Amino acid sequence: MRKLLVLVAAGATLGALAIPALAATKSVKVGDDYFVRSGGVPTVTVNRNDTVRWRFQGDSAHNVVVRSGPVKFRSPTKSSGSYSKRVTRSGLYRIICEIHGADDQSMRLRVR
Ligand SMILES: [Cu+2]
Repeated sequence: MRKLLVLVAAGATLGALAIPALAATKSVKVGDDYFVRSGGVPTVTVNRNDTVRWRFQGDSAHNVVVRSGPVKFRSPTKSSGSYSKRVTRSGLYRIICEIHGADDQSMRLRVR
């Protein structure tokens, strides 16, 4: 019985330690016609193995396309809902909306 209690206590301790290491989900707003906020090129930083969730909140249709980076990925063109991607390779991703172009709608995603 005593051994069982020790095991339970050890498990609880490990569980508590594991919480900060859990991968997070970062939301990124997709607006008309910007990522995160209007104006400029925002940089969003996440940790490796986090999930980035782009939420399509504008009236127009947009997409999320990696123009350069360690891994290429692209979302469907959407005007509602979201697109999620778990990022497993660190580095700098340059992301644009192809509908509106790099000059009007782009962002950087830094995965550390
Ligand atoms: Cu767009």
